[in-house]
Amino acid sequence: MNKNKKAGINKLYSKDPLKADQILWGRQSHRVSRRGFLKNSGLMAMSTALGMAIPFSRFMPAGLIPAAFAAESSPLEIEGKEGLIVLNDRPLNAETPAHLLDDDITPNRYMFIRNNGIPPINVNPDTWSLEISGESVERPTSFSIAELKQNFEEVTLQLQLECGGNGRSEFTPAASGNQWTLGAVGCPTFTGVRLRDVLNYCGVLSDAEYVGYYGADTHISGDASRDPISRGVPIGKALERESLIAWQMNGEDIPPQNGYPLRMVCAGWPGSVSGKWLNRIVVRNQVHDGEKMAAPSYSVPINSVAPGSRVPNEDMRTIESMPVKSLVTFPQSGITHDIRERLVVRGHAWAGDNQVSGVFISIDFGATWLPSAVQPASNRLAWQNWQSWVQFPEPGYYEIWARAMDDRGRSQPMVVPGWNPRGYLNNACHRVAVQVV
Ligand SMILES: Nc1nc2c(c(=O)[nH]1)N[C@H]1C(S)=C(S)[C@@H](COP(=O)(O)O)O[C@H]1N2
Ligand SMILES: [Mo]
Repeated sequence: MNKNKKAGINKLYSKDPLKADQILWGRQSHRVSRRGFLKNSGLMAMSTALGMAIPFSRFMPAGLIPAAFAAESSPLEIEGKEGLIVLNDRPLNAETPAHLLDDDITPNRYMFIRNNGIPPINVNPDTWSLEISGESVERPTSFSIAELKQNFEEVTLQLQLECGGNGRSEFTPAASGNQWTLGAVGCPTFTGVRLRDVLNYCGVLSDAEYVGYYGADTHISGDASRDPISRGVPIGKALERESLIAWQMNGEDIPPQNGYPLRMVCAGWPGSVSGKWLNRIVVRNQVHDGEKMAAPSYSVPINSVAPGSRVPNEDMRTIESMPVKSLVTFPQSGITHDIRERLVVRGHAWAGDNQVSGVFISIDFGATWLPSAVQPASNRLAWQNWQSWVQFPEPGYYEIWARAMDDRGRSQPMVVPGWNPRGYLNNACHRVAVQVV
C-alpha cells in the first residue's frame, strides 16, 4: 500500500513535475511564479498535506516532491543484519536506511548487501584457497588464508564501498536493476593484507594491465559454467596502498552476505570492483574481460545523452572513481523538532579517490548555504564525518539539504545528474524533512 503510494508520487513527478504539482496540489500554472516557486492555493494544499506551514516556501521550487513524502518500505529479517530494506531476495539485495548509517564506522549489521548471484554455502575458511594467476603473473601461486596471514603484513583500514547504482531509483526514465535509494553505501574497517604485497610476491610482469577477481558465488541460472560477476581494476589501482585482500570486517569475520571468508576491497570505485567470496585473482595483460566488465555494465555514456536515449556500447566508458556525495544520517527524515532548541545535523561525505573539501547545509531550499565542520578521513578512501547546528526561525515544515564538494571543486548537483541507460552515479543532494513545532 505504502509502496504503491511511493511509486505513484515518484512516477507522477518524473513524467511532468509541474503537472504533478497541479494534480496533487492544484497549483495552477499561473499560480507558479515565473521563477517556478510555489504560490497561493497550491502552497496551501501542500501545507495542508504536510500538516504544517512551510516558512521558506518562497524558495521551494515548483515540481519538488517534499522529502516528507518519501516513504520507506518495511524492513525484512536477514541473519546478522538489522533494519535493512530488501529490494529483492533472489539474489538478495538490501540497502540501509540513511539514519542507520549514523555511526562513524558502519557496523556489520548495517552494511548493505549487493549480490549478483547465489552466495556459497558451507564455507570452510581452513580449506579456502586464493589462487593468483593470469598471463601477467610470473609465479602463479595458491594461498590458504593462514598463509596470507603468515606471509604478509596485516593492515586495518576504514574503507568506503558504494554500489555504482546507488540512487538509481531517481532516474527517469527508470533504469532497470535494483531500485536503490540512498543506502547502498557503507564504510566499515577491513583487516587483511595489501593486494600489492601478494601480487608482488607472485611477480607482476611489465605488461600487466588489469587485475580481475573470481568469487565462489554461483550464477542465478544454476549454470555452473557461468560467473555471476567477475570484475576488477587497472593495475595502478590494484597496487595502491589501500587495496586489500580482507578476511575481517570491523574486527570480526566478514558477514556471510558480504563475502566471508575473503574479499577484495578497492574502495572509492563502484562496489562491484571489490570481489566477495574471493578465490581467484588474475593479472591480465589486457582489460579484464570477466562477466559484467564490459559496457553497458558499470559504464556510462562518454558524452551526455538525452534521457531515454539508446547508447551504443562503444560510446560508453567503464566507471572508475565515484563522484562526490554526502548523506544526512541525523536527523532521520520526518522528525519533529522543538523550535527553542538548536538541531544538530550530521552525516558523512565521500568523493571516490578524492577528498571532500567542504559540506554545506541549507534549510531554505538552497537559497542560502552554511559550511559544516568536516573531519579528515581516518585514512585515504574512508568517508569523512561532518556536523552542523541549525536554528530554525519559526515553526513549520523544513527540509535540510546537504551538499558536498571535492578537493577539485566539483560539487553535488541538487537535481539528479546526467541520465544514463543503467542508472549509475546519482550523486544528487540528500534532503531530509523536519517538522519544527
Ligand atoms: N563475488 C561477488 N563479488 C561482488 C558482488 C557479487 O555479486 N559477487 N557484488 C559486487 C557489487 S555490485 C557490490 S556493490 C559490492 C557489494 O558489497 P557488499 O554486498 O558487501 O555491500 O560487492 C561486489 N562484489
Ligand atoms: Mo554494485
